[in-house]
Amino acid sequence: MKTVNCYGRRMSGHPIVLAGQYGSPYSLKMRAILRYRHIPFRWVLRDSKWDDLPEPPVRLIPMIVYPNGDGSHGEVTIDSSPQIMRLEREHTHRRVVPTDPALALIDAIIEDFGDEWVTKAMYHFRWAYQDGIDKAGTLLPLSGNLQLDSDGARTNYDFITQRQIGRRELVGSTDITQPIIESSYERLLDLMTAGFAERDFFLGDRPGRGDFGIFGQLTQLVKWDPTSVRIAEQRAPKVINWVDRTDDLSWLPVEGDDGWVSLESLPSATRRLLHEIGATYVPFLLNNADALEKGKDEVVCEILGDTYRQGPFAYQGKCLEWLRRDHAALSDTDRERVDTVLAGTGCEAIFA
Ligand SMILES: N[C@@H](CCC(=O)N[C@@H](CS)C(=O)NCC(=O)O)C(=O)O
Repeated sequence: MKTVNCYGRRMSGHPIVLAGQYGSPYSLKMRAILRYRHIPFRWVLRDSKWDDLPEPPVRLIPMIVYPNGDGSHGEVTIDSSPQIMRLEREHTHRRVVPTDPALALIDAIIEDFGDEWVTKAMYHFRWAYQDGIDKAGTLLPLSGNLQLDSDGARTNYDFITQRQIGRRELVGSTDITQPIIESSYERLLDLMTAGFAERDFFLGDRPGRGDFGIFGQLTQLVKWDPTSVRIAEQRAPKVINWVDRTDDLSWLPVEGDDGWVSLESLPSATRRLLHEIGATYVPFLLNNADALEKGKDEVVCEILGDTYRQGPFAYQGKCLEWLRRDHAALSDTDRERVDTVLAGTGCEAIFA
């Protein structure tokens, strides 16, 4: 069935499928974007009895599955950032990418920080503390299978906790990195709280990719994992409210391209965020790329005076390439505007 939607695009009458899980930050990030953008979709609980989806190239969630003309499952995509960009090309209303390409690059940096750095805190608070481990080990296997019996629950608890705790080092959650990761989480909460005095979102009165990237990780950090929830409750109650709200922004009035701040008048909290990114994620990102290039088996770098160590991470090497590609693709004027905003934040080193 083909229909013409209110924006004149011909579209298949079958909605796309978003496959994910409730404990997955990236799944909730994509679900929130689809809701905010008024893009029809069907949610499928991945690996549940309702999951009849084809296998993706790499077994990750969220998956977006595009329908064939007859409604059967067609193309499968993974990785939230390219998923977002494809939706931007296919749907023109309620965009999450700012109209100004220079502002859009700042937004991409914020999204990348959420996806690739804040996720370290998410993983850390879930799998480094016993109360988090017990909660996750018990609840996550049940989330897609309420018929699981107690033997199955025990087996799943053992499997998931052993696997995930074993991966902590891979993500960079160790005794050495703990103070760096935890203090960065606290500063993020503080700067977001300060930001709400001015604006609801990092780039103005409407959410961008960056808001959704950080939102995804915070769905777990401030709402789910016991230790990080306690920190948020004491330190940043407004952030908890913001996460509740951002989960479904379908109601938020947005007119055309209105609502973005100008790059030259970024809210002060957003500038603080760029400094936070420059002080934490950027040294990691650059040293990670260097380690990948030289075939080293460890990334070692200084972050705010402490030594950070983890194994190199190939995907984050690609993230750096994508940011550099987008920066290089800007017009000379826009590149200068971006460079002016980033100067002194530490983020300028990404493009040095
Ligand atoms: N870069 C990916 C990351 C997705 C990701 O890491 N997904 C996790 C769950 S949140 C996953 O599927 N992990 C596979 C596994 O745990 O086996 C994105 O942006 O979507």
